[in-house]
Amino acid sequence: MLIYIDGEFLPYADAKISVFDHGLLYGDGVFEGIRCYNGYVFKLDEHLERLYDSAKSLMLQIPIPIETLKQDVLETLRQNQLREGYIRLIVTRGIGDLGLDPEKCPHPSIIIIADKISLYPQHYYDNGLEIVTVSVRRNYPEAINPRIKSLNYLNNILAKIEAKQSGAVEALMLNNDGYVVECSGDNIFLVKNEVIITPPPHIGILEGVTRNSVITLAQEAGFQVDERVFTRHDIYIADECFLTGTAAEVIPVVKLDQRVIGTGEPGKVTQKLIAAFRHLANNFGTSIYPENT
Ligand code: PXG
Repeated sequence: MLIYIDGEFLPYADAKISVFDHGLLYGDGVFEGIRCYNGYVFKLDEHLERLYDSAKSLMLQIPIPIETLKQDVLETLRQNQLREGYIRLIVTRGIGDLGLDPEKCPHPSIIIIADKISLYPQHYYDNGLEIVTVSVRRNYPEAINPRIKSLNYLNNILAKIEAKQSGAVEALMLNNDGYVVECSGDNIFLVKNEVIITPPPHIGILEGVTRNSVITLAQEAGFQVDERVFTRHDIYIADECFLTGTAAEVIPVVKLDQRVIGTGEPGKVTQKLIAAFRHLANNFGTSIYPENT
């Protein structure tokens, strides 16, 4: 495996960063998780835009232009001869001293890891997930805005720990007002009377790339999609519920807090969107290799 660090490709054993990097010392940095399918990178431009937007919000100047970074991501995939895989793109504040001050870190670092993906077990897609609401609230936008995909993921990790302690794989998180926002690493949707509903970005979610493409796919298939706030009660009484994310793609949810959602089986709208998403991911995107163009 060859890992990109600041323009160089290094073997796994040599791919190391300094203990003085503020990405490690303070979680000061941004990242993206990106997939490639069948030789195509899924929504690469959207991921790169979100990375640069997150960095801008943190006053972190990514040292190369977006187009150069795009070519570097593609080159990392080629160096590792991948057609299907997972890309982790990280920009850290860089090396500084032991103080917080980011001005002491003159050179942000860029890391690109491309690896095979470990998929969720198929039975989750066939039978649906059971999830639970956790007591940990999502960071509220005035503290760390969840729209920033930063290296500080402790809010989500605490939620994940709590969910796993109750035997669930995903945690439903609420915002400070008690509205449903998202899960620890996935966005959430419900379906009621054929209308698809998902929380709006301003209430405190990461605006998922998968979320946005599923909204478009659903609208193209003729569904009404509403971005509006809702509570756990709306999920309990929904016809269907599903999550979206780069790792999970589109995954059905059949139980929340021991309440069976709809029939208790993955719903028709969810199944339609799973198929539409897989078709899109396998046939469109940025080509890694010339034969795909
Ligand atoms: N919400 C949060 C909080 C996320 O971290 C999503 C939604 C979905 O966004 P995308 O753009 O991927 O559709 C994410 C992204 C993992 C893992 O290993 C998941 C994410 C990030 C890092 C690791 O499951 N999720």
